[in-house]
Amino acid sequence: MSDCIFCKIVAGELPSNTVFENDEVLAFHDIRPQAPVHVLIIPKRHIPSAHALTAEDAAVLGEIHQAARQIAEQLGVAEQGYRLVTNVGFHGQQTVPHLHYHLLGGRQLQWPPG
Ligand code: IU
Repeated sequence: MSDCIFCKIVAGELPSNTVFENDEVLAFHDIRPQAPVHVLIIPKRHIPSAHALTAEDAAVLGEIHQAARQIAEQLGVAEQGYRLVTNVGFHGQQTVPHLHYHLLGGRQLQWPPG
């Protein structure tokens, strides 16, 4: 999508601090980290949110989860644990309408979130 900031990152039109990439998935450090490790994992193909997923997206979701495991190990948070979360819509506080999973770790996280 031409006006989507994450599509522009995927296209290389905007910079990102990439931590993982394959044909389907890109992951990069969040520009406003909320934890010592805060990575965004996104499908390269534009999907507006988790609410827009269909059965055809099953493969890319698998890729995202595999990427999450690899990134957590790479960044040293796998042993202590981490959070993988996606916000949806206005009440969910989704601010970028391109599906993304936050991988947060490196400190004790609280639950429930605000
Ligand atoms: P949210 O779940 O849609 O609220 O998360 C969007 C995240 O994208 C948020 O943590 C921002 O700091 C982050 N982000 C980014 O890393 N790079 C950007 O260019 C923009 C937002 I715009």
